[in-house]
Amino acid sequence: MKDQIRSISEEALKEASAVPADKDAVDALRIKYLGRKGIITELFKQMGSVPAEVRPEVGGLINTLKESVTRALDEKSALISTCLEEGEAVDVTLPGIPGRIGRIHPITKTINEINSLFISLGFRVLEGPEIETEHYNFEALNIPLEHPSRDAFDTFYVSFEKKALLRSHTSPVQARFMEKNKPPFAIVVPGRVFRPDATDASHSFMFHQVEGLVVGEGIKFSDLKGTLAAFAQAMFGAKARMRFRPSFFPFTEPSAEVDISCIVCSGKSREKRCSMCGGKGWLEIMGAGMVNPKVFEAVGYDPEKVTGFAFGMGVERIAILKYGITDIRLFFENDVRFLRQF
Ligand code: 2NM
Repeated sequence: MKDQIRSISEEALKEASAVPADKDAVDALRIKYLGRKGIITELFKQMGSVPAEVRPEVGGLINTLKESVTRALDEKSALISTCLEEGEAVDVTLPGIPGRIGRIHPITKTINEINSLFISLGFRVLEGPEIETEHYNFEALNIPLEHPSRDAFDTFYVSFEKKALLRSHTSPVQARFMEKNKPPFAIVVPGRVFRPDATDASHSFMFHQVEGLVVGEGIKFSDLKGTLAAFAQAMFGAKARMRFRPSFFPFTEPSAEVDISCIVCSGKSREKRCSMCGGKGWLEIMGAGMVNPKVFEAVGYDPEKVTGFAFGMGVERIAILKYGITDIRLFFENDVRFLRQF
C-alpha cells in the first residue's frame, strides 16, 4: 500500500505540473484525483482493510499526498486567473482606483483641540511613561497604601514584584515634572490611562485623559475658575455656563467637580426630559482643585511658598458630549463607518 501511495504521488505531481493553465484541464485533474470517485478518495476508502498497527502511518501518507496534490492544483488555478485570454488586453491608460485616505481619530482630534486651547493660555504640553511605579502613580499623589481612595485609582500590574503598573491617571507625569523643575509653570498632560473597569457603553479599561497643573506663588482658586471658564467656552461655545460642586480627590484640597450647562437644553428642560442631561440641566466635564500640600512635600516644594491648581478630564467624555456619541466602545472598534464622520 505504501508503494502504491508513493507511485500515485509521483504520477499525480508530474501531471499537475505538466497540465496547461486551463480551467477545464485543471478541473479534470482535480476530479481524477480528488473527486468523489477519485484516486486519492479511493485510497481513503481502503483504509478499513489496512492492519491496525500501520493504519496511522498509512493514513498520514495519504493525507500528505492529498495536501500536496491540492496545493499543486491550487497553484495552477491561481495562474489561470492572472493570465489574459487570447485577444484580451489591459488598458494601462485607465485611471486607477483611488485609495481611501485616512483621517485623524476623534480622540486625537479632541486632544489636539484641548492642547491648542491651553497652549493659547500659556501652557506647555508634556507627555510621560504609560508604565509607572507605585510611588509616582500613588504615593507621590497622596494616595497611600490602605487608603480607601486608592480603590478609585486601582490599575493593572505589569510586574507585581517590581511594583510596575499601568498608570491609572496622567498625574504621575506631573509629579515627575515637579521633581525636575521649579515653579512657576503651567503644563497639560494628555495620554492613555488604564483602569480595571468592566466594559460597557460608558466604561473602558483604557481611555484618555488631559490633566493640567499650574504652580507658582499666589496661585488662587479664582485662577482655576477663570482658566476652566475659558476652556469650557472655547470647547462648548460662548453660552456655556459653568458650576463647581464640592468633591474629594486625595491630591487636591479643596476639590470640585466641574459641570457645564447642558449644550442641548441650556439647562431649561428641568420639566421635560432632555436627551443629553436627562433633565438635570448640567453635564459633568472634569474634576479640579487646589494642589494638596502633601503633594508639594512629596516632590520637594515648600507648600508655605507655592500654591497651585490642577484639573483632569476624560477625553472620551469630552468627545462624547461634543459630538453626541452614545457608546465609548465606538472609539476603539476601528469601524471606519464611525471614524469617517469626524
Ligand atoms: C483630577 C482632578 C483634580 C490632578 C492633580 C495633579 C497633581 F499632580 F498636581 F497632583 N494632577 N492632576 C487632578 C486634580 C486631577 O482629575 C480628575
